[in-house]
Amino acid sequence: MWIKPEDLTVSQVQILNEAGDLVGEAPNLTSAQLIDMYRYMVIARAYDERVVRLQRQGRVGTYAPFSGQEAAQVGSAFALEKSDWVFPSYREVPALWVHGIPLENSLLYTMGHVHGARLPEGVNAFPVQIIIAGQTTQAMGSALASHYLGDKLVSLCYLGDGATSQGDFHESLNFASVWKLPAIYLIQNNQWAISMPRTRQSGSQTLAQKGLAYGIPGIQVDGNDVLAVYQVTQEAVARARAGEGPSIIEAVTFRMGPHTTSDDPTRYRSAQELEDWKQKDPIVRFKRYLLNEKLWDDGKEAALLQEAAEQIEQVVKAAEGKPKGTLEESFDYVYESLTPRLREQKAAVAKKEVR
Ligand SMILES: Cc1ncc(C[n+]2csc(CCOP(=O)(O)OP(=O)(O)O)c2C)c(N)n1
Ligand SMILES: [Mg+2]
Repeated sequence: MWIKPEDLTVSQVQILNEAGDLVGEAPNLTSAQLIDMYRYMVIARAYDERVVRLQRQGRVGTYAPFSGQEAAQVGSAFALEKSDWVFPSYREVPALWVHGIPLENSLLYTMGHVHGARLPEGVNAFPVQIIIAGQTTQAMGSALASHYLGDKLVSLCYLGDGATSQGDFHESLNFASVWKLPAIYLIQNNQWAISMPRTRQSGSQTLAQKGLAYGIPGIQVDGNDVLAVYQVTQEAVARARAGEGPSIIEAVTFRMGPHTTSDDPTRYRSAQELEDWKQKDPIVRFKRYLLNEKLWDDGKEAALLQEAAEQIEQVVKAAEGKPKGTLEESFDYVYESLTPRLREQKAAVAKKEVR
């Protein structure tokens, strides 16, 4: 008998609908945790909008905005322990922030400062990966290390819809499946890979099912519903820690801004599409829920917006006030000990043979 893709039914997990009403069982989170999640999302959005303006003023380099994807990132990062490993792509500022990378570091990265790629001690995250899907094989290397050491840590790999078409992703899936690695693939399906729409990206009905042929379970979740993303990521974390192997999560979301500050999305997507997705804004929805639950009010909202503006002002000031890095320093923060070739290059820089 033929196995046919159309025989597969995949339903999308949702806990909060667009009106902010509970349509599923709320995860076990305290009021303080819920408010904390909301604060991260709101401050992250304010950061994103500010950095786009800084780019327009020529104060930072090319930037990849994440507005619209806050729930997918904050919800998933909240399900991790601080000791777990995060493998980001270039759009994961909120997830990295939740995991312990200060916003100042992310801003320095966007400014092209050498300290921007320097990971603070004790934060288990990898540097931003620009090569599409390159982080998937690295994440599986990390998960293999955890498997070997028995340290019970989970490696969470963020990737986009476009990245699921790359060979690296598929090779890593095979590897993760054979070794039953403690890994999670968190696909943010934001509907676009630059100007390539999801409809032309893949013939798979869902990206969640891309692991099935490899024996990896998958789930599709409303990526603009922070509670649902948190819930399914927690389930995947539990499976990974229990030695049950990797999982794929497809968080269905939308990139509200341009691909990067060098892109003009009006060239390839309609104003209507953006308008439709604005109605599903993850922050608006979560705020409605918190208001309904009497955990939030207008006064708290105003205070939070004020705090966000002040905090971001401080981040910008601190980053812009940081002394310029040196070329020599650029060798210092990637490898614990330099490879022979890099040692040679660093020596050449020190002798001013290269500048
Ligand atoms: C191996 C590789 N090929 C092409 C590119 C150029 N590129 C940068 S971003 C991008 C689209 C990625 O789309 P997706 O995976 O959906 O992530 P998103 O940008 O939507 O977050 C491409 C093709 C690259 N960085 N690396
Ligand atoms: Mg995409």
